[in-house]
Amino acid sequence: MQMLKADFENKLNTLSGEVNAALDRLFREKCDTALFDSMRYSLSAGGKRIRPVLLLAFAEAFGLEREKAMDFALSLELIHTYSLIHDDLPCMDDDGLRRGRPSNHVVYGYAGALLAGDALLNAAFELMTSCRTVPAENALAAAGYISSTSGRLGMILGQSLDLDDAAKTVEERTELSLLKTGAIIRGACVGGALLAGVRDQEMLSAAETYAKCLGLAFQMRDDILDVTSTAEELGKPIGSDAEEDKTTFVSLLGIEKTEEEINRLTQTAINAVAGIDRDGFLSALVTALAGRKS
Ligand code: GRG
Repeated sequence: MQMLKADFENKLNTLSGEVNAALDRLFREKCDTALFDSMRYSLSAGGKRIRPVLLLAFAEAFGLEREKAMDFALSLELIHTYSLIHDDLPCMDDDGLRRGRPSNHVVYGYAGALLAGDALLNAAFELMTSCRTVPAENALAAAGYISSTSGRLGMILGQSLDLDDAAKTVEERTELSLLKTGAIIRGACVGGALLAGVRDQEMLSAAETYAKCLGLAFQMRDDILDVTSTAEELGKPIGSDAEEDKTTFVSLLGIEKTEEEINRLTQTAINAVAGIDRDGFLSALVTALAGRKS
């Protein structure tokens, strides 16, 4: 089923609005420390909230009410935000602008940024392990999966390979992107399914294929935007890949071929979830992200 554009935008706004409201409530406890300020600074700076929205959408597609999946959705945003804070540090990508604001370390210093990232990561695990809205075995399965996708065999490995500029061919760039960008997206999609109690291998594979294609297309679009967009539109510096002479999909394939790959991946993602995507939201989401401007 194809979702109308207005219905898609409505649902996306509803889901990201629910995530934002829950994030606002999360660290509201009275704690006037620099650490809390620093954590709230990066969390409240905006962001598309794609990963929590994906987790909520997959959980819902498999029959779990959204509010029961919210702790896990928030956890993903906490992990994602920590990774952005650390990624911007001078010892990594050394970027001074993120989500349209000075990067965390520009405001809170290197130690403040490092600790805010550490604390966000820990808070994510605290949330997942204290979740009581689903059977413990489902929470455990989802938490285990999300831990592995965000850790040493997933996002962190991808970041490490990228910092070493270790991927020089399209195949290597694909492998790296499936880790650095794709792994946490896989955590969101498959994690949402596991949280809803799905154990059927075919269903989990469908979620995994969708996530891999979306993650790869998302990174390809990121590479294109780095050469075609503006810092105002993206809320982060542009042109940094070329400046650092970094290998990207655009440097390897050119823009036109990269666009073709994005279209191919988007269609594969849509086909993968044909049996799950009752209202068409997952298909509309991967399509919207493939053509995103920020
Ligand atoms: C430091 C362990 C560690 C990992 C860093 C996320 C990441 C890994 C690096 C950020 C740099 C980058 C370009 C990653 C590719 C994925 C990507 C485009 C992240 C930005 O995600 P968006 O666009 O950001 O969803 P918002 O701000 O909308 O949440």
